[in-house]
Amino acid sequence: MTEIHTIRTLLIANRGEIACRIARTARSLGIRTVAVYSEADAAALHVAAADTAYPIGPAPAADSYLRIDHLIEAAKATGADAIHPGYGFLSENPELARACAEADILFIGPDVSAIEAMGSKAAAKDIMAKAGVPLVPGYHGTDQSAQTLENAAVEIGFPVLLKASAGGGGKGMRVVERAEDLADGIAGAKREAAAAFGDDRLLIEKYLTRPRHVEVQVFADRHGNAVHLFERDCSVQRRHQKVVEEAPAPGLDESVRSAMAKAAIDAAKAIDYVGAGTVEFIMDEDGSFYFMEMNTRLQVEHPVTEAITGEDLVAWQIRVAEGGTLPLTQDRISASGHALEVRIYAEDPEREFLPQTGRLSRLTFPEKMDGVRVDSGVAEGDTVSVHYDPMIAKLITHGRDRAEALRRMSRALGNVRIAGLANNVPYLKRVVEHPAFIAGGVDTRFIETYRADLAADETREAGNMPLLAAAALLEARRLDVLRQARLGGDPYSPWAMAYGWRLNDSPLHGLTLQHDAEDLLLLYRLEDGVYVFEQEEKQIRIAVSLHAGGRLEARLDGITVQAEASIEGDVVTVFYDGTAHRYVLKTALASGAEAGEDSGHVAAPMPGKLIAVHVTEGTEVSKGDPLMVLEAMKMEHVIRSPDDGVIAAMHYGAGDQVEEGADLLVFETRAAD
Ligand code: MV4
Repeated sequence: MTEIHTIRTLLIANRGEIACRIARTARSLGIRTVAVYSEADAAALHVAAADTAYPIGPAPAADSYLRIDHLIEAAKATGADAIHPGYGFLSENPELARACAEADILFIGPDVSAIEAMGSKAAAKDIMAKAGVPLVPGYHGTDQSAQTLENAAVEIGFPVLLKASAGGGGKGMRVVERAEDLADGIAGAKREAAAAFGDDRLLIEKYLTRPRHVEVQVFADRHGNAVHLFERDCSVQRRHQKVVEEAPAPGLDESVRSAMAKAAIDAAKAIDYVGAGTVEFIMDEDGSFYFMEMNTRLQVEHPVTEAITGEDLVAWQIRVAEGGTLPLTQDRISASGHALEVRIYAEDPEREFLPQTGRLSRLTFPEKMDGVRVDSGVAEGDTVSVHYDPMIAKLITHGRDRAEALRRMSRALGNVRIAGLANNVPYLKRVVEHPAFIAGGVDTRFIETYRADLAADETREAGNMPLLAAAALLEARRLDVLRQARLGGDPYSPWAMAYGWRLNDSPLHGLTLQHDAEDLLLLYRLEDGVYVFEQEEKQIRIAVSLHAGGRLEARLDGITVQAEASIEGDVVTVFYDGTAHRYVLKTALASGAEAGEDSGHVAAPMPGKLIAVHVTEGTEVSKGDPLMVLEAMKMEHVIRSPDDGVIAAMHYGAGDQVEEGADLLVFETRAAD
């Protein structure tokens, strides 16, 4: 009979959202929690989420979160009697499970033998074949001679997929379409596998051209019980990174669903599995499915399973690790409705999804909404560092059916406010709003097939957004100036009067906003508290009021719009109708010298002090050359030449205080040749 070990103190060997999520359940079960943290994470959310925290080394994961010795030391120092590894890091490392056993600490996961059995692809396939779990037609034998491999490929039939035995997650795969290319393909794949994994063994499989990735959540205890908690579809991936996950898999035939669930339980039983596991299958268009691999950990996407079953999988893990029985028998586990998860990343979809690092100057999630869950491990003001995965949060929605879950996702994404770092929220919104996705047409080619539709499209952006952003920025600066003047105690200071006195004779100003590497020059006047933008013959009048929490109310040619604005230095992000519009104030410049005019005045874009002057009367300048540097609101603004030309007159010098709109210099455009 299995003994029961009641866990008193749980050490969470992870960081970010999953560490916070595990702590939440542990606390609700009355278990004391210990966080571990690297030098980069001393102020991280997961540290605050635990009762105790213990430092485990420098920022690089190899020196901290991946140090088994440091984790065991932390457990001993804090009196932890169990370790939860989360996902990633050491979650599937048999050495951590072994070290825990040696130190008499409960490892929340399967036995070392199960982790090891699933660690090798070919060995896993052998076990599954013996257990009657369907495998992709293919070869995973030990005879690796070129002749044997070629014969195997011919027998399987083209196209075939060559995979490195030691690979995983899509690394070291190569498709061979024709027999003539086989010998070269095998030689190349062996070279790549040797270089990447130090092991040149290959598997060969029939290549499925448009498969779906469907995985089954399984659970087993030490009393011989094994159940499934339905499947998840994770087909929508980008370079082997999951983008959207959902449960149940859309459009799956009931007979396929139950056959797959049974195969997954068979797989778990074949290795005497204990705890939470995921059996991954690839599924062909006709519903045939094949074992791919088994993940011996809690997965990132487990919340969609929690949403449809109403169960807490971390609570299940803890109970099983303590030696208890599964909380429910198979006949009492049911699924209700549909759930979706998206992974919000600090990455730039406009620049090949390059990971972004830096400070999250703004981070808010939708207020409590029915059927919406947010799992996040970072807070506003935190820094996304180069050391770890740049995931900001997971957004999970649940609904009575897929359409409801989708609508909630779309809405929830529209209510995420992130500023400071480029992120994939707008991209995710386009994915979940794509007609093909809504229709349930998910397969592993989705992202590639609809790449053009999923790319940001300027023409889809509301045309007045830059104007709204500019008005918000100008208004914020104006309010700052007024506040400073008031603090300074001189209501009659020219700072306080910088605006509002030029009702009739209001000068024209220009400012440049940069958006997606494109510059937008905006010309505006401030008339009686209203920003009037001059756009090709047309005038657009915008009155803005900024409220607490960044709320921005604007009247745009008579129509009132509710938006939000986040202003950080020269970066303004306007959140409107579910989309973030980000602009960077590049240069503030110039009035008068528009194309076609031969002379004009360059006006101060805001009140401030000239801290540098680069030109004198007679200086020849080219368009964009720096003329002066104005310091305002503790920032420096370079005032640049509006065109090619010559400086005709200077009205101010370095050190001068200038009012907003002050006529700084006179500029003459060079005559066109
Ligand atoms: C395949 C396949 C087609 N045919 N195997 C990629 C990651 C690894 N776990 C298995 N992968 C694939 N194996 C055969 N025989 C296509 C993929 C594949 C894929 C699978 C699941 C989710 C996304 C994918 C994206 C590209 C390729």
